[in-house]
Amino acid sequence: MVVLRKLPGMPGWPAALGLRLPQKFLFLLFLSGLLTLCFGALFLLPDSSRFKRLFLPRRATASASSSSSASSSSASSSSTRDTDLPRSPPAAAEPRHASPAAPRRLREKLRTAARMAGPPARTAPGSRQQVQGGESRAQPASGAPPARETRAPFRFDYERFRRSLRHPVRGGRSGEDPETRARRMKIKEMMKFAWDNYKQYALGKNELRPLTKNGHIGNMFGGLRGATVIDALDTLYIMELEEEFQEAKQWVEKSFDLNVNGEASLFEVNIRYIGGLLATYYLTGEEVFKSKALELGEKLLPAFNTPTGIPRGVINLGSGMSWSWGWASAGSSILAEFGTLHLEFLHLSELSGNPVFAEKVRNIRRVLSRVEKPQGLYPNFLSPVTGSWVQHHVSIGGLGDSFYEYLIKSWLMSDKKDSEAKKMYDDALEAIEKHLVKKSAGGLTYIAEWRGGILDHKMGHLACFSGGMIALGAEHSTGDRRQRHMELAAEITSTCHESYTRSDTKLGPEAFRFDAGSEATATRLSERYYILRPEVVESYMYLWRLTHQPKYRHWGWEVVQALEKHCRVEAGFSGIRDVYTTTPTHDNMQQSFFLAETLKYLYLLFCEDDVLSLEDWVFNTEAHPLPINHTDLKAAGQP
Ligand code: DMJ
Repeated sequence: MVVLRKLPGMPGWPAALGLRLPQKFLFLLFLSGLLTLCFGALFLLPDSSRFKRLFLPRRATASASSSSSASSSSASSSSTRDTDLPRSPPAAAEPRHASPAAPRRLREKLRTAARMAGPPARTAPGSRQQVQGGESRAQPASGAPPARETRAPFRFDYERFRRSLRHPVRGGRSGEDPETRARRMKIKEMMKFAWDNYKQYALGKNELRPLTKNGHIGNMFGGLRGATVIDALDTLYIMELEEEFQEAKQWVEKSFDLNVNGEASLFEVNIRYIGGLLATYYLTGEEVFKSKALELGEKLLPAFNTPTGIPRGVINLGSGMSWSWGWASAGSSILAEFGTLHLEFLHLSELSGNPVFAEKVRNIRRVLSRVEKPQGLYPNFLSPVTGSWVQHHVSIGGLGDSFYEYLIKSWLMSDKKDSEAKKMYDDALEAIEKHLVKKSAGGLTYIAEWRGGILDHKMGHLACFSGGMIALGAEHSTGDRRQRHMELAAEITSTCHESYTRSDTKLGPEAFRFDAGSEATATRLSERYYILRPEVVESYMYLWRLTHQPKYRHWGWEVVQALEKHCRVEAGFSGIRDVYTTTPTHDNMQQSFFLAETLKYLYLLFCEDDVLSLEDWVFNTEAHPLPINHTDLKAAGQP
């Protein structure tokens, strides 16, 4: 209006109509209202997109319409989700969009995180159709040309895979001494006893309670049942317990229900269920195990829908909603959890032809390889929102352990092609050697924990797997490093053996310390228990296979005897509450990993080396064997 007034030689046109000041105001008010209404109508009328194209540049139109459809679809999916919200809400609300009021540092972190994560995930929690449907399958794998509609459906060539193995899966050698055979048969009998009791009192539940003779379900598996069945399958198969294997298989075929709606640990479901099903498929070629693994794998994908692509620890398998553990500081994800998906997820892509699984874990690798490591160490808590460390606690035991294991095993499983994983493993081990490996006054080598630069001179039972891992890595190193790492592996395994021999039961405590005069013994009441864990016998098995020193078999046999004496009860095996008493009380729980890992590793310790040969297989962290990619069957897993 001001402009009109100023036009030279022309009075303002309301004035030209002969209106007075208040009338002019009313007129202008009316006019501006009319204009606003007309413009608004262009955008608000049902079919306004044609008009929008007139007013907005092409690209902005596309994004405006896609974001509006995205928000409407997310609105509808969240309203669907509202009906079956999990009991606990997400621990930390996800700041998907940094508000202008958000602190500048947070906004910068979010931008960095988004850069590291690459393009945003295309699936919303709960939108399983998108994941299962054509969208992700149509994506070209490893730069291949886009899929055509005429392409034959993907089929994994199982026969070709079997031909690629260098040894029969259950071995083919003979000629061992009678004592070794008898010991192996004893362990087989223990497995049968553990299975038979589970079957009799708890089939379909997650674990057996051997004292009360009933089942335990727990809350780790999101409503999934039969953890012991799935964990036991490959052990039963390897031990040639044919009838028992058929019982387990039948349960999977008839009763294993994946349509559940509960809060599951992403990590536990992956290592036990996905790992167990994949391994059994590879061992037997039975389709049911493959299809269940793939179906379950797809249910885990929504956990990755975070700003960085680092998955959250807990997922509702029904709704796809995910959140962080309440106990994990500031809504963080745990290194040993999101770092222990790589092996299984590559195989899910391998078997399905769907690269989405491999993409998810490759992105985790990308985030981890770029984030700054204090002194070269990996802390245990990472924010899935910003991609930065939340707390500087480093441990090769609980919270960190299997992340390191999966680096070296990713390299081995790729037939030594995944050099990025090898470098990350080598660098991490170097930092661990430099900052965490210590020798006690009594000459025992141990790996301490690190809290913001301060050492905690403690080793958890979980950390005892590292003897085996370091030996496995050393086997494939050369020169100086090979020798040094082999010695380190042997020393750590020996320390873990000490933690067993220094107890009254000859079983090791949950954690042992090297301070205040203690050497490889638990000093706290709360750390004196043993829950049938496998890590120490796991290291014996690797050290035996790689060195053939008889002491590892002797030590393994000591464990068998101690288990028989203190953990075997009338209806199965039970953990004990105190390893430092000869009359321990039992915890009434036969853990599923006792059948998956402890008994399997003990059995393999007394087998010839060609049974599940280390030339053909890597064991996932739950001891489920996954094949080494000798033939480059498909490049889904390779960076
Ligand atoms: C198992 O479930 C796995 O080995 C995991 O990596 C750590 N802990 C248990 C057994 O102790």
